[in-house]
Amino acid sequence: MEKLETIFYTAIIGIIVVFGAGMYMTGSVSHAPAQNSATSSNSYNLTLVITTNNYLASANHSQPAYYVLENGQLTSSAQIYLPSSTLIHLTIINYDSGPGNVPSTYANVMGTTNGTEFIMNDSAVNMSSGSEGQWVSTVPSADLAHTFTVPGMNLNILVPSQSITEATFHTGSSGMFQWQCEIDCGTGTSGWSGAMTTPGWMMGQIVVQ
Ligand SMILES: [Cu+2]
Repeated sequence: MEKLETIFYTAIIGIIVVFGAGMYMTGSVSHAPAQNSATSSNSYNLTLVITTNNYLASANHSQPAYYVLENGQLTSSAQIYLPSSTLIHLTIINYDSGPGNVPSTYANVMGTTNGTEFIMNDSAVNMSSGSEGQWVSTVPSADLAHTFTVPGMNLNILVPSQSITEATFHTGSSGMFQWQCEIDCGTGTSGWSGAMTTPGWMMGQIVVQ
């Protein structure tokens, strides 16, 4: 009888724990970064996806665009929410190809842990080297497609053609910052129209809160 009681109470506690976790997870579907895909109390995962062939009406043809991958869905990158004073684990999945012209100011990785980023193995940029992925502080401009640049946070991530890139960086106190791709991937003779000037495509805001 005592054994049955133990099993009964263990099962009840198990149900409460599972149900409680479920409630917590459904309650966290929002833009509140502290609860959303946080890996611990002071780190946060941000995954960005760059797709191509997105029809931009004002450009009258396809343009590349950044999206935020959130709860398994692609959402707008016009405003990207990040928690303040937090270690951000950034992953950028890029389906688009380059190359483009990167200004010398943004030719190097900036603002990340050790000033480097990790390019996953078999991304186009390092196929020739045959290495199992690599940490880099710069990428040959011929291999680059985009950047993820936040001047106000001194952050510059280089995004090679058809690649997966990872980096970590710290956010400071709350505030609004502009993010911008610094490679001329837009329309017009300069390549700086279209996606480059449209929030949610190749530029937008970072909201640190
Ligand atoms: Cu771009």
